[in-house]
Amino acid sequence: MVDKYRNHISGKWSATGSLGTFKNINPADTRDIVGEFPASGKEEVDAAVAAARAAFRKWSLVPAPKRGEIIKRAGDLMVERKEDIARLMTREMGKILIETRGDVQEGIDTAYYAAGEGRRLFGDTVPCELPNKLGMSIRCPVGVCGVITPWNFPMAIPTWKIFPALMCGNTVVFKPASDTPATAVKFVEILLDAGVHEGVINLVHGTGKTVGMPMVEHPGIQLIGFTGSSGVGRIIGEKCGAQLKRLSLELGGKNAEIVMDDANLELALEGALWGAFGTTGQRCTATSRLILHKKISKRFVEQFVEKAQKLRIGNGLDESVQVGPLVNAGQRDIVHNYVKIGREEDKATMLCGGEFLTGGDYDRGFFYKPTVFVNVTRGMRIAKEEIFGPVVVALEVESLDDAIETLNDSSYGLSSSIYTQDVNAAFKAMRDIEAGITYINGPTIGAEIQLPFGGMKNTGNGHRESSHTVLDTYTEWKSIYVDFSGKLQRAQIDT
Ligand code: UN1
Repeated sequence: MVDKYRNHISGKWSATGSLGTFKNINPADTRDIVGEFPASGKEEVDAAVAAARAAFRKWSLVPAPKRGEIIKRAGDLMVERKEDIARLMTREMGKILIETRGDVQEGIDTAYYAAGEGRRLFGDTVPCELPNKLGMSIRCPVGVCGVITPWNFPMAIPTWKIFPALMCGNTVVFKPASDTPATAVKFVEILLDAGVHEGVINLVHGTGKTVGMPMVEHPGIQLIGFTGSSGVGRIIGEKCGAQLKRLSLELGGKNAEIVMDDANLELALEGALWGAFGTTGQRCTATSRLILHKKISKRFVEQFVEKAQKLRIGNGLDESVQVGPLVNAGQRDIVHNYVKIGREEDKATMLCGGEFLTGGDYDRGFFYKPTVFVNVTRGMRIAKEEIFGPVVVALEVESLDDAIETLNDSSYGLSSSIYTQDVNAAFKAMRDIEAGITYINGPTIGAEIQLPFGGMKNTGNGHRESSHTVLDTYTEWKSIYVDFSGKLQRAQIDT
């Protein structure tokens, strides 16, 4: 018996989709069908938007601290259900249990941060130029938010968008990735159990084409929050631009770890291994370039390759496994294709990996060997394009300036890292690296939710998630002038 999961629209759960159903398959074991989901289309999007619109005014008038209390309860429920959700997430997405637990934990952290923000939501009060007059600014909700999320962080990324959206008084239409819809159902159940009003959160399952695009194009949706590839982000950006729709894009990365000649090499190796192969390389923040000082490059690569080959790959439900499968067959083909491109590039040399894992249980999943290329130079496609898999390329540099210049030679600018013991080098890197996130002596992955998350250049359109900066996406500013002089006072004229 396959579990049947449902859409949630206007306070009702429904297992039927206007386009039939689709199955969610365990990428570590394709015999395991995680569930069957309603394949939805424009019809369901229209109904979800209507419900979210109808619910908006009442929800927006609930005091923000009260909305925050509901979100606090959602965080508490997430704590209670953490283990079950983590196991389900590993089954549908593939990443190992410690990581899916971490993914839920990131959702919990986000809940408690958003809940506290319900008692802050600061604006400014300022003096006015004219006597007996006061100025202040307040944050207002935007309206109906369309939230479109990826499969690599099935809980954390939806919470990054939905908790602040709700806390700010917006209502939501949520389309999770069709590779990880079950975690999304668990999230919506939690929101409802915590007391989010009917119609405030609506869940529509389906593909980007059949559900995502109708959401982007829908005049009843005021804001789109999207995390995914830069290619799709560009299309969404064009469509939202034509409608003057608010849009927050969180897109790709080609993140690098710099290792200087004075670095603690053991630490840098551990960081590189975790950054490159954690989540099977399927993070926007994954380390996909190693920028190595020529004095340590050879030694570093030798040890890195040795460690990469020893990683235990398998079903993430097995606690001894360190690296799970890729999310689906298509993703594995994309990764393998990049490996082929790399092998054909000039002088790039593949030192390990480059193939599917086969035999026994491996034949039933989408497993790929950790892959390392050396002799890579800046112009090569494998040095420039996001691969989103367990593939890392090493580039050699002569100096700190060369390292930073090489790191910055990318159309992306999400995460970055430098390993050095030299405080001057570290501060120069903090200033000069073109990325939204820079780690000193830490890997490129592992952002905490109390700091802004997002990137420069083609990684997005200038917005940040997490921390208080996310409020700038999910609220409109309103400036208010209160004149209690009892007479007409003309700004800039009555001086
Ligand atoms: C992502 O890959 O899109 O910083 C999100 C990290 C995680 C979030 C990654 N906290 O690696």
